[in-house]
Amino acid sequence: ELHYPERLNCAAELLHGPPDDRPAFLTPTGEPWTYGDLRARVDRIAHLLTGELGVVPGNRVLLRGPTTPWLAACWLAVLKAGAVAVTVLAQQRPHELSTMCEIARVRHALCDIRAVDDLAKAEIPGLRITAYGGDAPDDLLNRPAPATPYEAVATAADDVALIAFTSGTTGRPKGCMHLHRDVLAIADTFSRHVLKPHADDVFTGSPPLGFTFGLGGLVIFPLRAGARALLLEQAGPRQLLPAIARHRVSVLFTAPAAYRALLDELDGYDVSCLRRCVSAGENLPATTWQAWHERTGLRVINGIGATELLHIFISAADDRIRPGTTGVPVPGWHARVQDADGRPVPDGQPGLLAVRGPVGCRYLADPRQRDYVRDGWNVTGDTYVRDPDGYFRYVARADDMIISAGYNIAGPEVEDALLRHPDVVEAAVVGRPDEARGQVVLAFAVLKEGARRDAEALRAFVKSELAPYKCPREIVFLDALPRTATGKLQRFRLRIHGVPG
Ligand code: 3SK
Repeated sequence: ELHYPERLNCAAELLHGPPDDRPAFLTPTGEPWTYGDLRARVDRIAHLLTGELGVVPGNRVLLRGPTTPWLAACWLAVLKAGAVAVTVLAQQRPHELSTMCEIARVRHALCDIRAVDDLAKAEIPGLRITAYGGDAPDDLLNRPAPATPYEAVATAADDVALIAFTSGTTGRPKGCMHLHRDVLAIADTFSRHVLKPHADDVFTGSPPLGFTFGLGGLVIFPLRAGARALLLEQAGPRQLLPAIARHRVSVLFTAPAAYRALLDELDGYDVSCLRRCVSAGENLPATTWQAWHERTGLRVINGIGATELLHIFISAADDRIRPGTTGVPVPGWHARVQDADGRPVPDGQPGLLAVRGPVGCRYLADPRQRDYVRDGWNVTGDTYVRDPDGYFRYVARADDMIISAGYNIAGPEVEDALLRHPDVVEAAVVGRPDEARGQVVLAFAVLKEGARRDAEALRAFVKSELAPYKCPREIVFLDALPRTATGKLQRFRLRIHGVPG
């Protein structure tokens, strides 16, 4: 059970504690920001917000920009001033930004100068955009502002701190409201019990701060532990690997596809400093877990999280990690597998994953709330099996089950078999409508550079790995798979177009 005081400002809590001279944020090129620098800059931005910009508690402030210490400082300042941070991704286009601002009734935006154009193009009525990060004299961060400490607004633990958008892999975006206590709760459950961070840990990773996976892993968890984070604007394998080695990173957050890409580039880098590697955003195939373990000796912490629930709620720590499973409910969380009517299904049988814990789904003015929260359980849209010993095993997204001639086939199981082939780097499997069988299995594969595109050989390989009814009827070779801005595979585009348009 987590207990927080009735009056709680999570930004003030996250900033409180470490000595002024301890590093808080690092970047590949700039000077480190100490906790003293961070506190002073957050206070300066909070003064500007509530002074010149006229922001009052409860106002929603859009934050947009690459992953930099300034973006993290703006997020903390908005919360410290009692306003609500609305986080979006740098990749989101004017039309999407305009929908999100309309849903969240945003009137103010703090935007990295490099990301202002798209936001300005969206022509959002009544939106005041304040740019930061440039050399102009009117740059927010170059303006004179009181150097005096800013007294945090005494928000309630139950006040909204954050609106994070999810569009899943399709559809009108949904704004998920999270409270001041939720922000601390993810650090005091997943981070505390699974990562067990120390003040001398160095966190880094690829998910952007506009995705709650990144916000938790790169800002909330390190600050809650009094540790430091290396913030990377570009976080592909070619930037991550040298950065890990140079800054002696100990905690890494990234997605399954990135672990595979890192493996291809690993030669010559010393990553012995890593102590925790977290994978989420999508299911981690056992093949990727094994390959990472063989090369590094590290046991990847696989987790399932959701923007609706802010961060990871099922995972496993240390020796309890079991490859091929997601793990067990994080302490503080409960999980079960149920049928479409909300009745628990027996262990060993597939059903819908339902969870409850310290954070719940609260969509902002969206009737889809009724589908997600049923009888107090958050129904995530994933199909899972609970093993008799309590481990949760991912089967598919609920709509990724393929039913062919009466057989239930989980797309991810076939993808995992394809990934076991040495030439395959990425795989996606969907059901294609078929008159005789209802659906047939259609696979998409991305091969290693120079590998021969031999669909028949690959089908024969899958047949040697799985029951023949699971073998793809057809395999289409692509140069890349279609993904969302947060890196999730867009199976619906493969389903609709056969090949992505
Ligand atoms: O989308 C996810 O899978 C996720 C994972 C971890 C933390 C947060 C999120 C949204």
